[in-house]
Amino acid sequence: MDYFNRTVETASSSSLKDIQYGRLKDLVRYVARRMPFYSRAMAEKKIDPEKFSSVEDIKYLPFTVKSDLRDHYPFDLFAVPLSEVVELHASSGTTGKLTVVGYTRNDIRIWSEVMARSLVCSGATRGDIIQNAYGYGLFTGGLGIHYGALELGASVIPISSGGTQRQLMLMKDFGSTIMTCTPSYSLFMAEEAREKGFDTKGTRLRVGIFGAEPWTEGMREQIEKEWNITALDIYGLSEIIGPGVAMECPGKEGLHLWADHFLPEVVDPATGEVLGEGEEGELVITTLTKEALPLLRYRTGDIVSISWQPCPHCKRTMPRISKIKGRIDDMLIIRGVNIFPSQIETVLMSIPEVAPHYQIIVTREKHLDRLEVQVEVAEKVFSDEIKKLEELEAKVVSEIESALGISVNVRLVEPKSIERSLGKAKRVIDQRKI
Ligand code: DLL
Repeated sequence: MDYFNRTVETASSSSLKDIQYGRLKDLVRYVARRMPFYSRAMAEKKIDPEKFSSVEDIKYLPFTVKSDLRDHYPFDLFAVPLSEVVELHASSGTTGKLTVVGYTRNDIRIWSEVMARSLVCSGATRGDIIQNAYGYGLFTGGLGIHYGALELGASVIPISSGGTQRQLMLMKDFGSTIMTCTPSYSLFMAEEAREKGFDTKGTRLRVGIFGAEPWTEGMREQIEKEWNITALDIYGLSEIIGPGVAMECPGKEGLHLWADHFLPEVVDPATGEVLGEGEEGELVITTLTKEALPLLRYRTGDIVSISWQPCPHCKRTMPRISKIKGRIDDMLIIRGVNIFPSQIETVLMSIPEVAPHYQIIVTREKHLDRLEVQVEVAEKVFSDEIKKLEELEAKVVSEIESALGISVNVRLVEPKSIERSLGKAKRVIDQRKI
């Protein structure tokens, strides 16, 4: 199977625009009628919900931000009565309060469809056995992948995250062909497997579908080598639906975003101005078909660029977003220089003597920001003499400094001393009290 929904996935740009325009018009009327939050915002901006003449008119609509959801905690932003809500999920951010999202039965159908498209996009078929090691629960990762697998008709193992020994046992005994989890957890599993003498290259796995956190090309190579699989990127966020907003195909030239349900824009994060194709900025998404919690121009906080050119590899015509560079709120401003953790990861992954486990610690001493990168040394170099380790440390410092243009401190640490994560890895510890 090449596509889950060929007609839509390969639609011409004019028919995609037609679909988007029709849905956008309906959406604007729907939210104006059902959500006081939006009807007020539109009245303030003097927007007439009946007067929309093109998709481009979206730029007149107000933005929505994460705190809008938190301010209406838990259900006050829902556009339908709770009796129509069949499922609730929530994500906890760094600030503590939960962001709650709800789904009608039809929302779950849409989620299943976009997730099934995403699975097929990775090369999955009904014959696959999907070991789903994303967490099941309030997090959308586990159930989202699960619904897609059901919709496709593949076999899903709902193992959830954790229990690494059990993961390895089932992988072997059930003959799993697709692994789904965060990229950091897949590396942790490989590490445990190696220790237990488990042959990571001798499984039936052929594809891994990894997301929920930023990861670099270097990390991809490492995972592909460890497991002998094709590692592909999946993107999504609870506020929009969960996993399945966008997905890479094996061509690895950007993530196909299902733009008949999610209308993307890229804006300048500082001014909110809409940017052109290929320009890097903040991804903004309007949900075109969601019923329980439709969102207008949601500021994802994720940095991407977008291409509207058909994919040279799979011929899908849906727009493609670049691999996510990071979140705006993860961007560190160190002595005035903007730095994304992914830039540091790219450097670390190019140095074979260090392991792909690291943490970035930011402190402020006497009004000066100080960046320390703690990275584990690879098992095979750990026993080297001190002098060699000192040389390695100096090499890591100089490579990061030349890539980022700021001074850093590097601390090489023992293998396995950085905390492992079963879900999203915590890469940055910002101890500055600002
Ligand atoms: O992480 C949904 C998901 C589950 C996506 C499983 C993929 C796989 P949230 O917990 O709401 O939802 O977190 C959403 O995670 O705004 C991004 O900052 C980040 N994120 C998600 N996918 C990727 C990715 C899920 N492929 C937030 N690359 C988003 C980089 C990602 N960051």
